Amino acid sequence: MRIAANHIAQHNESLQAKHRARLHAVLQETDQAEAIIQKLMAFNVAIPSWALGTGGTRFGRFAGAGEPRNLEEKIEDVGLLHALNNSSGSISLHIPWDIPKDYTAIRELAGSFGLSFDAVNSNTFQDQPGQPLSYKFGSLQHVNKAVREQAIAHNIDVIQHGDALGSKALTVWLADGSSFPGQLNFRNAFENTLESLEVIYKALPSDWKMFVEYKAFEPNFYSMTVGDWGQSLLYANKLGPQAYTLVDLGHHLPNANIEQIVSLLLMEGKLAGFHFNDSKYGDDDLTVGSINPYQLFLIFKELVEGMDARGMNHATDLGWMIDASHNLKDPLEDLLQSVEAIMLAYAQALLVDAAALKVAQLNNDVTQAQEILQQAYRTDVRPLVAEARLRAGAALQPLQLYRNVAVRKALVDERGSNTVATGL
Ligand code: LRH
Ligand code: MN
Repeated sequence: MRIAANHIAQHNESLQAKHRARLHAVLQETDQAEAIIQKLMAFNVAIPSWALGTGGTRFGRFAGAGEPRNLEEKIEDVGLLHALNNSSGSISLHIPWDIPKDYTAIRELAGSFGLSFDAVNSNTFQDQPGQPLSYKFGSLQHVNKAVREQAIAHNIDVIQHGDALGSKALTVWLADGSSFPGQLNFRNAFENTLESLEVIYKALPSDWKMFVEYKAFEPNFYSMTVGDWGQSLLYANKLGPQAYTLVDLGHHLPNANIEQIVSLLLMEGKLAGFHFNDSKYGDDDLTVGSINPYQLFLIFKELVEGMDARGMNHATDLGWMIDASHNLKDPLEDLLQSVEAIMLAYAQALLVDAAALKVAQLNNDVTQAQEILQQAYRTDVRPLVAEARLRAGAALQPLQLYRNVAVRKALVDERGSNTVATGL
């Protein structure tokens, strides 16, 4: 389904006056508005191909309706999101959940929606039908060399799929680890994993990056072989300049200071990018900004400060991706809310008076430092994010328009109500 341009124009026309008034108000707050709007227009978040259907937990899955039946329909759904918010212009594929059959046709279809392909993700956390050797006790860490070689071959296969689509990065997340003390020799597991990653690293095209994604627990519950940012950085440093650490917000132990981790990985030039989501307890994969929007703001504050310190391009020098699972919400509405939360946190971070904050820090003026941060956080930047969409021909209020034109009903009419998308 494609959103008709006149639907967007009529929607924006109906909201124009209110938008202008709100925009005028925030223009009184800052002289940075134009620069912020330009940065927001350039900013893009990749949509995960595995999060366009309804997810579930081990306790159950409550099916949604009108879910995409294949990669073509997933590309259409991401194209629809991008038409509504102009900030969802790439799709991150998970192999083998979404293997393209005809690369040219898939690239042309994606191109017709203004979409490109972001990082591709390998999967050695499930056994595929007919797979010779099981990953039950791990993949790249496995004590059996043949299992490691099978997993290495899969990752190299994923690079080839991505290369044919114009992707420039491989994300490796390993479920590898142990659930009981004594089950694993940690050093052997690390060395097997590093040795395996080195073979995959050598298969990377020269302009590609490898994102090493860490996770504190699940599906193993005693140790994970890439369990935290320190371990991931150890791998990335030992592998070489094309290897980086990927931060999934839900992959930390409770109360971890993620913004400090981000600041230090940026300082080291080893931050790959993000899997954005939100959580209250574990890897809950909830809507971005739905539980802890202040933490998201603090993370973007460190990103802006750290990227500016290294002269990095905000829009292109890091991987901005969502990784969420939708158990209760319409997946497309959930993704629209997540992109909005990311754009708001970025805009608030751009509003931080960095010079004044530096002075407060140098004077140990703790109170003033908080005032400066919260002045930005408490500024309603929604009109700036909406204006960036308006100028790009997208919708002032994407979720509102999505509902007004009854997209989900149209998808159900087209696809039926019992279709199930591949993925989580
Ligand atoms: C693991 C993870 C990883 C993906 C998977 C779908 O929890 O975050 O990034 O491969 O989710
Ligand atoms: Mn992830």
